[in-house]
Amino acid sequence: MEHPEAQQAEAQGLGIGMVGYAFMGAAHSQGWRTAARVFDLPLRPAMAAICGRDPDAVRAAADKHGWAAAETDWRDLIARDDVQLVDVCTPGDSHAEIAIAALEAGKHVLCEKPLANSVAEAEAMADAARRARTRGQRAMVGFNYRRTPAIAQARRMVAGGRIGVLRHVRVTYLQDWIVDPEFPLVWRLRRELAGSGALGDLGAHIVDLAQYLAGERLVGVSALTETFVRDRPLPGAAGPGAAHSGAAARGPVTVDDAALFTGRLASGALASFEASRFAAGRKNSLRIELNGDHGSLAFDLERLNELSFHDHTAPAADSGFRRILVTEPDHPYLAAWWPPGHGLGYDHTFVHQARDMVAAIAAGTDPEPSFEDGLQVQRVLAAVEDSAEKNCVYTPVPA
Ligand code: SOE
Repeated sequence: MEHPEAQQAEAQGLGIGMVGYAFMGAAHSQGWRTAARVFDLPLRPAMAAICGRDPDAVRAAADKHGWAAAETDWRDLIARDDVQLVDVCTPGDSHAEIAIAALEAGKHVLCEKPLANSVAEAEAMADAARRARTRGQRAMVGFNYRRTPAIAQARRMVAGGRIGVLRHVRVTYLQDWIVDPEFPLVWRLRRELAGSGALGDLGAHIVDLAQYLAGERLVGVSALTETFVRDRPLPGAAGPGAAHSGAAARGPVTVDDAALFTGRLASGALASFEASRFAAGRKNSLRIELNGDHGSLAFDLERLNELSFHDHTAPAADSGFRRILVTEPDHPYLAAWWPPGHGLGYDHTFVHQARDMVAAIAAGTDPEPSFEDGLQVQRVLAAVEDSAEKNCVYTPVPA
């Protein structure tokens, strides 16, 4: 018989099983590893098992990131009794299959963004989450930037009326990792694996952020997309030998390299979006500004502990944008961290994401963003693609 204390410790645990161990797997591992060491959580995440197809690589990832076991088939991961929550960090083409199977097996699910590769898949996932909710299971999409303290603070300020009636949302998310036409044809550049390009990868984040901060949804969009480099060397084909002979095998890029779109929000406010992997010099530049009739708020991920706020109700002579250093204990998430002024980074968003998911499971509430929210973002992405195909024709987003 087990010692009563051991039983209690077990009862308070939440076994996590994660599928995928690349960039997002590492980031999510950081979240699960740290959340209960910083926040007083009602349930303690236990990193039960990680899953990937390559046995050596997944074992190495388990050791590196602190997972107790490694699996090579996600079905085995889902079937484990010590896994109560499945965290899906795979490329988009497997999100729907894994997440739906996990929900049907009685597990909670956290799924990386974008929720799926198509609206149909996202609908099936949202249906599965709805059914699972009646059994007390929770499902959440990993739009981690919502968990940046300054973004969460901006949301509080918008909801508290600090910028008044919203007129504009202006967002850009820029990277430059594929500017070189010889950069290989990785999975993110193949539609059958990634669903779309900069649109789904970066655009999904900024659509979610714009709607989250505004507190309302897009009702229609007009878009342009472009694929600047239409074929690239196949991974592994671009070695020095191949370069000399000029014989590197190439394949077609089947996703967008950049997506630009405007949108109308339900209130009539206007929004503009730019998502690109071709913004030379911009590594992970996410900027957002909201303008209302009482003021404006601006955020730049490269200065993620800061928020710029302009109070338009103050006398003109001494008004202007001022910097809010978002490190006070009264700011979202920060009471648990360092003294004021010490600052957080990108990885903390994943710690906060893990914390919020665990807190919702323990409280029996629905975590946000839900799979419904992920589905709605997917509908916006589909409307953007439709509009771009018709050369920027205004395209409604189905409610
Ligand atoms: C793409 O380069 C990427 O890794 C996204 O997939 C992530 O969601 C984003 O946070 C950083 O950039």
